[in-house]
Amino acid sequence: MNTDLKCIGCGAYIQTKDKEKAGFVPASALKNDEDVLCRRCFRLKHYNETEDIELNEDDFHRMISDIRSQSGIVVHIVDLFDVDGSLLTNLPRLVGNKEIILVGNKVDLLPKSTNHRKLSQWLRGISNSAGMKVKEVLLISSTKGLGVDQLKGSIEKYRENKDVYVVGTTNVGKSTLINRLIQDTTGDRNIITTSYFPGTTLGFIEIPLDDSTAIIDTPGIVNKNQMVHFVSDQDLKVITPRREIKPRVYQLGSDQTLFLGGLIRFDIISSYDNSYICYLSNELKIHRTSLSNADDLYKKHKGKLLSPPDEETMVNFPQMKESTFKITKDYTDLVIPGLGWITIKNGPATVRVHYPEGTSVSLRESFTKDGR
Ligand SMILES: Nc1nc2c(ncn2[C@@H]2O[C@H](COP(=O)(O)OP(=O)(O)OP(=O)(O)O)[C@@H](O)[C@H]2O)c(=O)[nH]1
Ligand SMILES: [Mg+2]
Repeated sequence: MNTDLKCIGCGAYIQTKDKEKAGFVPASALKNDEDVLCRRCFRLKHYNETEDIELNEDDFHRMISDIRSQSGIVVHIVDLFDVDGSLLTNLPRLVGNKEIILVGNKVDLLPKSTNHRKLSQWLRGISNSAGMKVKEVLLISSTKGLGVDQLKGSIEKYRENKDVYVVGTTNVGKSTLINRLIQDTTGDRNIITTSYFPGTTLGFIEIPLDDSTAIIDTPGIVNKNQMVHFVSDQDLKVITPRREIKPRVYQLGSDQTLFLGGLIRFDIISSYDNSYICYLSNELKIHRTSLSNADDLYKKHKGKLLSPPDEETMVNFPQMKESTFKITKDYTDLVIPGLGWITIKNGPATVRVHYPEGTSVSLRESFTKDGR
């Protein structure tokens, strides 16, 4: 049976035939209630367990492309902890020519010292250079409710009585934001399913704004390069920051190595005595050693002292690749999408990074306050 009924938690069409597919509910559990929760959402909500469903990247892309033919504006959410991994530079191509409000979510994770005005300017700068024309740039925290009223104001200003599509990469906090909006209006909490697993929302979820228009939660676009796709559920908990990040500063010269768990190895090939400021989940351990000792340490302690990766992650963990970066400018960030970044305070320096094949590392100009 495939009805027009949708799961209130994830937006998947409800069906009673196939346990492996999205929207499954046992026929016996299907009552005439208006709000139905599929089995997967039920498990996520109550046990924090996820079930894999047969949807791939193309399915998610196809769903989002449906927006092209609709009228409305787009609220593009990016994760401030992972801007490089979550900014959809192909957004205009995906959703058509629509007005875009760019929202940096999870501002609560950044150190309190972060200069918000400069961060917004920086975000606008990179979206401009990606060819995206945005009406406004806002910083919010969906979990804490920061900046949400201002966002509501902007939405009303630009939507001109049209629908509002909330679009972004998976895990940036789209559903959490919409839950916050629902809570502010009706007082109901956590209506839509949210989780730290990628791919939580599986279909469009329309929440009425008035009699004729709605704000629409959409499934997240999958970015295969993000670290989240390479680690176990347990490791995902370790690498995902939940509280304000406490930057960890290392004073290092040439021939030193930092291990970020066992996921990343960061070698300093040449540098004057310099500050390396690590912005990572507070739970992710950093080990410092000499470059000459690094190979041995990794061989002996990978998956143990140097973890994550834990045993489960190790099973499918890719080979390590390495890239060398020459840093010329002060306050350059070495970014590892989904894991965080290391700010290199002074150039020049040469660093070599070992990272799992399939993920990526890159450089950017730093936006942290200390960097200005
Ligand atoms: N620290 C912090 N975490 C947040 C914030 N907003 C969302 N999260 C967390 O980010 C994770 C993903 O949130 P969701 O709302 O499920 O993200 P989504 O964009 O709807 O994800 P998909 O449905 O997979 O596309 C959850 O663990 C949330 O608690 C925020 O403002 N701050
Ligand atoms: Mg969602």
